[in-house]
Parts: sequence; structure tokens; C-alpha cells
Amino acid sequence: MRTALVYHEEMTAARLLWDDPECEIERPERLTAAVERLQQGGLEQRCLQLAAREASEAELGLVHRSDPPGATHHRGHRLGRASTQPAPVLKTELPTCLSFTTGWMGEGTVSPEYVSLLRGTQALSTEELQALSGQYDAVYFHPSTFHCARLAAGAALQLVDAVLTGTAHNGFALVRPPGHHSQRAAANGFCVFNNVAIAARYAQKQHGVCRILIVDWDVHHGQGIQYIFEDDPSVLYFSWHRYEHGRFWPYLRESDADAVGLGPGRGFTVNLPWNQVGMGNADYMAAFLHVLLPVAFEFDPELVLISAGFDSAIGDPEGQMQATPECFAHLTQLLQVLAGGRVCAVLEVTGSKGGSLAGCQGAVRGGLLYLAGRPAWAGGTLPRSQPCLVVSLFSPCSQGGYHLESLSQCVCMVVKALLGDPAPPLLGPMVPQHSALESIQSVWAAQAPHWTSLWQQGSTPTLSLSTCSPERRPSAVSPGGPKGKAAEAQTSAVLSSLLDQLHLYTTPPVRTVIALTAPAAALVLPPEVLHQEGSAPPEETQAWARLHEALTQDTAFTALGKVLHLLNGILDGQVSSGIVTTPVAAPTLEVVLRQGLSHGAQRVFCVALGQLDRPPDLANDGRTLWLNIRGKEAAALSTFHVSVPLSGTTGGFLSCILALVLPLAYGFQPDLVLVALGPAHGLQDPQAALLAALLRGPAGGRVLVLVEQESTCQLVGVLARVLHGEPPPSLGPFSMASPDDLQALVHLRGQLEAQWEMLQLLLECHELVA
Ligand code: Q9C
Ligand code: ZN
Repeated sequence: MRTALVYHEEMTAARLLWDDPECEIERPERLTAAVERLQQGGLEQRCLQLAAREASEAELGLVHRSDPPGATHHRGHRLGRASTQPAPVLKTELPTCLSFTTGWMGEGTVSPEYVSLLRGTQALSTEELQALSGQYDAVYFHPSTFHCARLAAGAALQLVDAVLTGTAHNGFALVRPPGHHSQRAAANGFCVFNNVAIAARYAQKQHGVCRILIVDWDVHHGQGIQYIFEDDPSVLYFSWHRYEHGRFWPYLRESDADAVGLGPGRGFTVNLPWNQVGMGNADYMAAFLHVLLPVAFEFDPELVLISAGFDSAIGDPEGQMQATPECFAHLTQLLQVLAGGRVCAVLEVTGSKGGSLAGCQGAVRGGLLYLAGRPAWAGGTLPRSQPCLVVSLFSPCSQGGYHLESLSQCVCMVVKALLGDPAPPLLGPMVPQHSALESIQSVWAAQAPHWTSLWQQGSTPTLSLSTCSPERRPSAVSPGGPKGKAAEAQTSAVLSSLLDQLHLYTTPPVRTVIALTAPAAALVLPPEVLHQEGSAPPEETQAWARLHEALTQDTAFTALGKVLHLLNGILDGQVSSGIVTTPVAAPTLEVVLRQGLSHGAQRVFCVALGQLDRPPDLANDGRTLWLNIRGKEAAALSTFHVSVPLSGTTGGFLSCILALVLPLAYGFQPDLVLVALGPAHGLQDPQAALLAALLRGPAGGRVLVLVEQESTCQLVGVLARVLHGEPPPSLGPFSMASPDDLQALVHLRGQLEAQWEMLQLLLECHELVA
């Protein structure tokens, strides 16, 4: 994958020139740290490096332009649209329990044209800059702000150009200042120009792209983006954010789940408010699997823009969340199956100032969770040869404690995912918090009228649409738990003990291997996909072949030797993933599974497609999760043996993957995924490709695919490409799931959700099917 990295050193020029505790966290070092980290990790060199250009004033004007005459406020009245829309629902129709005016600039006042105003800041004195800054919420200006902000917006435009002209497949714009709080005529929350919003409009205008998905995973609500596109159905804006029932900045009523957009844009704003701090990997994954992805697939974007802020990661004192860096690689991978992989990440913030432990209580809890839920491979079982590097998330800081570098780690994780590297396995227990499920439920309730994939699976709302608590008033709750020396010392001790125990997965030297039993001239593969020549030693192969008569036959025996060799490569950490063709998938799968379990894998997730039965004498010890996808079978024979029907509709297939297969897979935390396409598997190539692409996630990219020889060359080719990190082909137009598909899904969820918490949705199951 060619990944563009857009940056310009001059974006570090702007800095705070006076005392302002609120703004001092937005510092140039945060950007330079991320860039240095990318260089150290050898990632920058792997990317197509582009120097950012300045956005022109016309380009800035795509978003930042004066209100049309007669508009009473800056929202909901874009140029080119008559102001005949219904009044903004949020302002008039819903009970007011929070101030609507916080964070709004210029309402009822005549402001000078915004871009000209900013142009003028270049010549202002420090005192004048400070006075102007004071007119906005959490903003500071510097003489170089205008230049930096134009570079930031321009970097996003260059990235869009590179991806939409095919120069790059995807990319990351490392920018400063951030953009997502910036509004048509107002700076806000360190943001001057709305980089991502400008990029979206530019993609539409310059490149003729129509549907754009904006994913804002920053911990703050990007209210600026929401306002700009709130009545526009061509831009789907998704944001999760720390909300705490409205008690967290920017304290907006319209950050809640029931703000879904206005007029024709209803349903195209998706807000997921977090009402508690401490949301972690399981919560973020649940949000993507149960909310964002179903909606996103139905929307079918042509381009994905990420408002990539990392204050939502562990260690950020503002956000107080617990998602670990590798989580952002998974989020990126999940988005890469959309829009043909055209994903542009634009930095919002890289996280707040480190160095102090006072605000890092969340980090400690996260660290403890790391240890509690450490998967088997971190204990040294896998890989056998232990080439695992110990990479510390923490580094000593001047106070003698440790501070998280999770912010720059996160940037690296996203860039690695964009480059196609497998994502390290998610750490920690995969159990979403109750509060997260409540938030997800509130989004479902609010969005169900707008999205087939939600109302089909969802019930009538049981919770109120709003998660805003009228009795609670915005209060200045200071981030961070207990303060003081004792707590800090304890925190430091825990973090330093983590240093010894946290292992990060290292990327195997070979990403994808293909082992064929017969030469296939028609197969077109990326040059980096290796053809495996080697086989396991004949004695080893013979020993296993005794298990089944069928395995002793010529081609079957050859295939067995090859698959055992590939499996060894995967278990040794030399190879990430691979495909083997065999004339007899069923017995070969059984051997691979048994060999995997006896040679280092603690848990194997086995996805069997078509006529492949679970070996009856396989121990039901919880080390194998066997999932059949075939026919019309819906049965949970045990916690670890599940049959799911193969749906004929795209909606049904997606629901099966997103609502069942991936929650099971991520909940199981396997260290190996086996996929077997057996006789009569019935999968279309794009379905198989999507499944394989998404199954790269749960086991750190360790996926072994067995394909029965009757399958086509095209299928083998597309599987090799997605395992290698290329985006899967489109499933085709969205079609609604059939009632049977939904019945099966609801039935299975009802049976399994007690044991598999990633399946939980807080729905009343018996009410579900209409
Ligand atoms: N006491 C971004 O993350 N903090 N901006 C307000 C109120 C402002 C964050 C605190 C945070 C702005 C891009
Ligand atoms: Zn933020």
C-alpha cells in the first residue's frame, strides 16, 4: 500500500505567547514528537512524503465564508440553499437543559469576514493577539497562526489530492493547528480552520466525489464539523466524545446522541456521547462494530476522512480514556474496508501534555487491565522463538516518574495500519462497560429511523433518546482522580512495573505467503506476496497424515506438508498470514487446528465455511472457538461451537460479520485465526474477501486460510491481496437483511451474549424481530 505522509516543519512555528493554562497543552512539541517517532520507527521512510502547501483563501472559503444576507445565525444556512429549512430541532424543540450558547461565536453579532480577520492577525502585536484570542473559546493566536493554519488545511487538501488521483492509496496529514472545533466564522478549541471539513468540500468540488464519511475519534466533539454539514446528506459525520451528560467541554446540548442532523441531513450526523471516562478498547471496538460500521456500509462512502485526535487514548489527562495505542490500528483497519481503502487521516491533537502523573490515573487502571487480560502470546507462548521486542509504552520523564508516549505511539499505529501492516492484538479484557452500552443504545434509538441496518436489528427505544441529565449542571470537574504525592508515587510504581511486563507484538518479516499445490498462471498477486516452496519434514507430515486416509493421497499429502510448513512460519513469528489450497479441506483443517493448539497457540478461532464439521472428538476446553458459516443453520451448540447461516443479502451478510463474527472473534482474543473454505461454501468472492480482511484483526494478523481446490483462481487471488492489506472489493449495492437472517442473528445473540460480552447491546431480545 502506498501511504502518503503530509507534513511541514513550519507548522510548529505557532505557540502560546502568554500565560493561559487552558491553551498551554497545544504545543509544537506534540507534533514534532509524533514525527520523530515515525522516523525512529522507520515508518516515515516507508511513506510517500509530501511537503504541505498552504491552502488558498478560496479553498478556505469552501467552508469559512460569510453567512448569506438575512441569516440570523451561522448554522444551518449554507450558501446555495434557501433558508426554508425547519428551525434547528435542537434549539427549539427539545428541552433545554444545557446552555445552547456556550461555544457559539458571533451569534447575533456582525463579525468581519473570517479569513480576512485571520489574515490580519499576522501583523498584530502580542497584546492585540491576546485580546482577539479572548473573543473565542480556548483559542490562542500567534503571528504565524495564519500561515500554520493554511498549511494545516493545505496538507489535508494535498492528501485528498494524492489519494483521489491514485498517487497514494491512503495517508496521514500531520498538522497543527487542529481543525474540528473550527466553525464557519469562529476559531474554537485550538482550531482555526476546519481542515477536515475543507478537505471534504474540496474532494467533492475538485474531484467529484459525492459521499464522504468523516470519522472523528478525537475525545472532543467536533461540533465545528457537525455544524458545517448538519443539513447535508452527502457527508456522514460520526463522532464519539467524552460527554458526561453534558458536563464536559464544549458543554453542548447538540453533542448528544439525539442530535442527528437537520432537514435532508437527518441521520447523517451520528453522535456517540461517552457519559463516563475510562472507555477502553472493548468500548471503542463495540462502537465501531455496532454503530459506525453498519451505518457506514449502508452509506457506502467514496472517501473516508478521519479526524484523528489521540486525546481519546490512554494517558491523556483531558480525555481520561483507556484505549491503548494498538486500538487505533484496529480502528484504522476497520475503516480501510470502506471506500476501496481511500482513507485520509488528518491529525487533530496528538494528546495532551505528558510529564505529570496527576492526570494519569486512567493510564494506571489501563495498565492494570493490560496485565489482567494479557493474552497468551505476551506470556511467551507465542512466538516460539520469542523474537518479541519489549517496547515500552512509557518512558522516564524528568520528574523521575514515567509519562505515556501513547500519543506518538498511536500515530505510528495508524500509519502502520495504513501501510498494511497487521495490527498487534488488542490488549485487556474485551468487555464493554455498561455505560458504553447505554451510550450505544441511545445512538441506536436516535438513528434507527434513519438506517435500515439499525432499525432492522434494533428494538423500540427503551431508553430516552437523550443522555442529557437536566438536573446536572455543567460544572468545572477537574480531570484526573486523586492528586498529591502519594497517589503519584503509587502511579509511578505501577507504571514502572508495567515497563517490565508490557510486550508489544513485532511485525513478522513476511506478511503474506501463498502455497499452491498446482501452478496457477492466471494468478495476479502483489510482488511482495511470497510463493512458498518449502514443506514440513516428511516425517512430520506423515505422522499427521495418519489421522485421515484422505491425507495420504498425492496432492492432499503435498498440501498438508505445505500447510504445516506455513503454520510453523506463523507460529514462529516469521510469517503473518497465508493461503494454502488443498483437495481435502476438512481433514487438513483438523490437522492444522490440532497442530496449532499443540505447538504454541493458546486459542484458535476457526471459521469453517461450507460443509466442514467440527471434529467430534475435539476437546471442548475453550481453546477452540468453532464457527460455521453455512446454509440456514443458526445454532449455538455450545459457547465455543456456533453455526451461523450464510445470508444472501449484503445487509444480512454485513450484520452477521459485524454483529456476530467479529464480536465473537475480538471477545475470544485468539492468537491464530483459521479460515477454511470447504465444499459448497457458497461465498461470493467479495464476501470472502471482506471476511478475510476483517479477520486480520483479532489475532494480530495471524490468519491461515485453507481453500478447497475447486475454488477459483480469482478467489485465491483476492484473498491473498486482502491478507496482504489491500482493501476488499465492494459487496455491491446494499440490500436489506431478510427476516430469516435477522431472526437467526437475534436468536444467536440471545443464546451467546451472556458468555460473549462483545455481543451485548442492551436490547430486549424478544422484542426485536418485527
Ligand atoms: N476548561 C482539541 O482537542 N479545553 N481541542 C477546554 C475548559 C479545550 C481541545 C477546557 C480543549 C480543546 C482539538
Ligand atoms: Zn480533542
